[in-house]
Amino acid sequence: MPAFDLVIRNGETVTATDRVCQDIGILDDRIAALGTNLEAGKREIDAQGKLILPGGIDAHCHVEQMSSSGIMTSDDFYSASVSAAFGGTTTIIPFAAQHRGQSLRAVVDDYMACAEPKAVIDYAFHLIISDPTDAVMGQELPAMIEDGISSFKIYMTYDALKLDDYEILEVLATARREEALVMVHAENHDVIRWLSERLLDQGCGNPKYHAVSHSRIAESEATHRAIALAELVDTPLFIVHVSSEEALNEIRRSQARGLKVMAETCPQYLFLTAKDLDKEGMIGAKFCCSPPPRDESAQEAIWEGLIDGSFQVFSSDHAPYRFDATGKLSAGPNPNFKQIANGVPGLEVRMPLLFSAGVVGERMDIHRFVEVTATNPAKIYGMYPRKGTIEVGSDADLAIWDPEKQVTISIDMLHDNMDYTPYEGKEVTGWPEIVLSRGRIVVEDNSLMVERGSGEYLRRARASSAQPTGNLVPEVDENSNFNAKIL
Ligand code: DUC
Ligand code: ZN
Ligand code: ZN
Repeated sequence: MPAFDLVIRNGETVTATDRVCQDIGILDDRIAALGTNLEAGKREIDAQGKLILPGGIDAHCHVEQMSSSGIMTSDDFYSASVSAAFGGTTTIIPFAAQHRGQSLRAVVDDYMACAEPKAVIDYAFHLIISDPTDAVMGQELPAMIEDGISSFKIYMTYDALKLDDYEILEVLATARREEALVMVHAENHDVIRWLSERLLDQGCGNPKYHAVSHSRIAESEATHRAIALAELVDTPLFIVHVSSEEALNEIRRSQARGLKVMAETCPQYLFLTAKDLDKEGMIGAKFCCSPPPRDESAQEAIWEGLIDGSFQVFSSDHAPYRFDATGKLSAGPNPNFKQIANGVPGLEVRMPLLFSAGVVGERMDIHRFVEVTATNPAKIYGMYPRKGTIEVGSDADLAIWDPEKQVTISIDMLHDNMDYTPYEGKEVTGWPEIVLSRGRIVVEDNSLMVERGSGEYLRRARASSAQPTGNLVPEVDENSNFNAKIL
């Protein structure tokens, strides 16, 4: 009787800290043994010449989500999770988005009902809080956190989502009390509104003006303000999708002062620029996301922040809207930039893009790659060490990478439900060939090997239970000006 269900032999195992030539023995859904000359498995995989990495965790993606202007993402939980798996990601954390007037329980029940029969990999949820009424903050949110949804996103912009500073303070105070993590979309709403109105008055409606209206100053001002509010309440804060050096420097300054401020960036800020929004006709709409891609010098700064530890997480912010009347062109064939759904797809290419330009391109240590794509998201969002690492007892969520495989990215080879990729024609080196989720082979021979609905919902621990590795993020300053008694 074989000792293991599956043994992966001869590969190099890489985690956030170690690189070891060893075999991996898998029993049921867990890693049961690591070492050399392991006993036989019912099935064996020879991973000679391959790297075995923890399955990626994409901690920011929008799946089967209705935007605040009523446009549905093109991906549902099936296509999104299949696409994620083909790119080496084995856990996704999309959003359960509250629209004003909705109860959180109803929102979460809806998303659960969508995900459960479709997801092929494991998933958790963040909440989006757009209506922080007394009932939501006092009863509903604590109940959700108790149920394992220990993080939530708030917005400082978008008419239908934005919270004012008073509401943000209320949310931060609730998060502090309940040990949850607040994620913030930091852009100054009135700056964007004021610039947009003037641009449109002057007839400047092309997609390229989206980037002008979402100025870097709107981002850095809101980042500074969100950090100040979190400092006042003395609670950790996570800044999502950072695009500019100015916002990054606000984050760095707060980290250097000892505040628990964490942040993420995304592929669009490393590989796209505002020039992409200025492509012929309406093509620029394909690249409209918020915050927008900036210029080459911002790209360099964002790389630096990812390498030096200022950013803890690399997520896709996958927000898939097709280049047709269901998505980007829902307002007609020639929308102005305010009418274009915000978002770019990126679930499947997130890890290969960073592996190629970062690790193969020798900009980024492979351990740092694992940290920002898997280990830190697991720690920050309460799933470590079950997810995000390769250890005895951890879920057997693994991606066996061919580090030399050359791939030209094109929409035809991706598995999402999109009709374009912003990275069309980009050549990358390195791609995951076999992907396992809880010991099940999900992808092999470029084929999907599992059934719809075989992914599982993950209840997450409260946010206080883990902190990421890497630089910075030390303990909160004892001289914080927050007076706990006023809560
Ligand atoms: N911006 C967001 O805030 N969410 C989805 C995508 C985007 O571009
Ligand atoms: Zn956002
Ligand atoms: Zn987003």
